[in-house]
Amino acid sequence: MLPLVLCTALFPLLSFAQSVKNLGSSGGNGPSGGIGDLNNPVLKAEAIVTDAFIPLKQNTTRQLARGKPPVLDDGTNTTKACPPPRTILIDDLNGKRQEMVGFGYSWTDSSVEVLSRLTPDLQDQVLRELFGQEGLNMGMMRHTIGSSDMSGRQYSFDDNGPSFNEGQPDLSLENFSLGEDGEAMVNMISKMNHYKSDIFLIGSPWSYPGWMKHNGLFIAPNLDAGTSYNILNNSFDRQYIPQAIAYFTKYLDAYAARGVQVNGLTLMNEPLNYKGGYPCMYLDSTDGADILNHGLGEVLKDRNIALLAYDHNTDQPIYPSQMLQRANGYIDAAAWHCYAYLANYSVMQDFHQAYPDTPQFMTECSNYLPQTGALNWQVVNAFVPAVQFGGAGASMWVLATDPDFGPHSPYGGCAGCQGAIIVNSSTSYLKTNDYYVVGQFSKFIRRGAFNYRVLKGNEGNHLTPNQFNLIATQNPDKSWAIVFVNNLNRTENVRLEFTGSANIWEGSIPNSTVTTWLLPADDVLRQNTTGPSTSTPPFALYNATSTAVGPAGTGGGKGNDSCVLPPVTLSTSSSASSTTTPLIPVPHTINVIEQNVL
Ligand SMILES: *[C@@H]1O[C@H](CO)[C@@H](O)[C@H](O)[C@H]1NC(C)=O
Ligand SMILES: *[C@@H]1O[C@H](CO)[C@@H](O)[C@H](O)[C@H]1NC(C)=O
Ligand SMILES: *[C@@H]1O[C@H](CO)[C@@H](O)[C@H](O)[C@H]1NC(C)=O
Ligand SMILES: *[C@@H]1O[C@H](CO)[C@@H](O)[C@H](O)[C@H]1NC(C)=O
Ligand SMILES: *[C@@H]1O[C@H](CO)[C@@H](O)[C@H](O)[C@H]1NC(C)=O
Ligand SMILES: *[C@@H]1O[C@H](CO)[C@@H](O)[C@H](O)[C@H]1NC(C)=O
Ligand SMILES: *[C@@H]1O[C@H](CO)[C@@H](O)[C@H](O)[C@H]1NC(C)=O
Ligand SMILES: *[C@@H]1O[C@H](CO)[C@@H](O)[C@H](O)[C@H]1NC(C)=O
Ligand SMILES: *[C@@H]1O[C@H](CO)[C@@H](O)[C@H](O)[C@H]1NC(C)=O
Ligand SMILES: *[C@@H]1O[C@H](CO)[C@@H](O)[C@H](O)[C@H]1NC(C)=O
Ligand SMILES: CC(=O)N[C@H]1CO[C@H](CO)[C@@H](O)[C@@H]1O
Repeated sequence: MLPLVLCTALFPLLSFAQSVKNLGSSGGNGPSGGIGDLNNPVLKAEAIVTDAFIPLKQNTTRQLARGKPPVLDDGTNTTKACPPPRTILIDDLNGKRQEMVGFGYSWTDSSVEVLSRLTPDLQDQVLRELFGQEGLNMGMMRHTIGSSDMSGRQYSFDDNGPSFNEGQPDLSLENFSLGEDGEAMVNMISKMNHYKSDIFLIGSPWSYPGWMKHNGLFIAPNLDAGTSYNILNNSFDRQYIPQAIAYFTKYLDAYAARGVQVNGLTLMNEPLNYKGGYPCMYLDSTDGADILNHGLGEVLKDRNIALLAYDHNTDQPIYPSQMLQRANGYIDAAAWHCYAYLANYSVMQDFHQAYPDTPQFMTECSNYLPQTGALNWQVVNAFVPAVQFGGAGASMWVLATDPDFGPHSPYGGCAGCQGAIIVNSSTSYLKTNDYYVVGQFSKFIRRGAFNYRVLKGNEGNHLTPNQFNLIATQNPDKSWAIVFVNNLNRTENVRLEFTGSANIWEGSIPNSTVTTWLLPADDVLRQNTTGPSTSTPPFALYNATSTAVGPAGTGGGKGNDSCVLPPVTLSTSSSASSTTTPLIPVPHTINVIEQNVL
């Protein structure tokens, strides 16, 4: 366990507020978000609890359940908590940091395929549960452009031949087509937008068409060509830069023609991943920058689409810096993944120091083979440090799968990546523990919230065996959504104080849970000093002890699902401008990526 002082020392440089207003998005700062926006202010303190324990029998643990709310210490209660509470200090005075975009998941072909198997009623229900304000209200979604490892077959939008790897160059992209799978995905995303129109939607390809890659020649350093990775067609051939630009433009056109506005783009999912045979592609930062500099950058600017650089692990942090320096003015954000053994999120702090105006995201983390009977910390171990170190949003991998973690690629597709939703049949799906844990963030932290520095109270982190961590965000209505991770193997009493506000909140965070506190804004509290309100909360909760299915769309059991929020109102596009970042030396290089060896 780290001494508490270390926790303050961790964040000395992230002191000013970073804005995401320049990110292409139809959302902006509400007001159509849900609880915590100006139309749905928090009126009363709440605690919402999800157990980390994955039970053997479904619905026997707390899942977004209402817990004992914290109380304001008004000085009249002389009974001291036992054991003495942990003091938490939030720096509301000087600790305003990054603006939040949202939390969510990833649309994959597997997700689209299994949700398509559901009866229309059930499909409607699950989409509402995921995206509706009365459901998880996700604010950020990634989607795959063409096939990924979570696709039953390999394809691009312009194979131009009998299969992905057998096509001829299509220089004018005349055979570009979303195809059956691409149409199914844009159609599903369009349905998603019916439930929530202001989701920050990021597109990422797992490969460009096979004919845009080198064939058989590229052997990257540290790849053992003698092993099973013997199909080495996996690096971009830069003679096809004009076609790559046209490919992205046609994809954006096709989505727009079907009514789906893409808000963010990464040039390549995991550009340093070059496993032969696997749906991936090596894209050097020089080539990536040239794709932007030779035309795609202007296309994205014209359409108000943010370019997120990198989209890969924290162990090669130089790549997004190189992109920023090489594609001057076309990089709006950086994107990180959680893998590389255990992610080192402090590289996000280094990046922020060098590029203080460039927002960051944690765009991919998978829960691999979660076990019943065990504690599940995978989501919080990705989301919490990502936000603590400056992330404006985070998305887990694979929204939905079948019970066998599929469909996935026959070429090394993830054999144990579990969806948030598992679809068993056309009439049955289940929501996993991950689903509820993501909801502890996505349901309560609105776009336009700001993350604040926590000066005291955190202990340990995702790399230590035990931890107590929190993130403190202030929503647009000035209420606080505070997400706690308690992996101390005990219930923890806490006393939460601010550097500015005089309010002191007391309560306890149950053992082995992710718990979200909603604390009303000061001016709401001032009008409500006469005791607890009895009004129903302005959001639906799940009830772990209930076995009955609630009304369609509430996702919960009997009891406290009766309160349904007003329908989502459609919002219009906001304009955005992109920033120009001056060249600055790369701040920190623990590893140097291989240069373009082709
Ligand atoms: C007073 O504080 C104690 C210890 O924190 C707590 O258990 C108790 O519920 C509080 N009483 C009231 C009326 O808030
Ligand atoms: C590409 O498009 C042309 C013109 O539409 C068509 O004749 C040809 O068959 C297509 N090729 C493939 C491989 O689909
Ligand atoms: C994480 O990265 C920081 C630099 O950001 C470095 O100082 C530290 O040693 C790294 N930690 C680990 C465990 O690799
Ligand atoms: C769905 O399938 C899983 C795995 O086979 C099983 O554990 C679960 O009970 C099933 N759920 C329903 C609701 O049928
Ligand atoms: C958690 O606490 C219980 C009760 O004190 C103890 O039996 C158990 O060994 C602890 N578990 C861990 C992982 O420390
Ligand atoms: C905390 O919760 C976990 C998971 O339910 C349980 O195994 C453990 O015994 C609990 N610890 C205590 C001290 O109650
Ligand atoms: C204050 O609380 C009362 C109930 O106790 C509630 O009716 C009222 O709406 C609250 N006022 C504000 C401004 O939230
Ligand atoms: C668990 O709860 C969910 C939501 O409340 C419900 O749809 C599902 O049928 C329940 N499953 C079981 C096995 O009770
Ligand atoms: C749901 O919660 C409200 C507010 O706490 C309470 O008044 C109501 O009785 C609960 N309903 C059920 C069925 O438990
Ligand atoms: C859960 O549901 C049961 C039965 O419907 C009800 O008695 C209980 O009060 C509910 N619990 C919560 C926390 O709403
Ligand atoms: C899987 C695959 O398509 N492999 C191809 C890689 O490139 C070489 C050389 O062009 C082909 O012979 C392989 O078939």
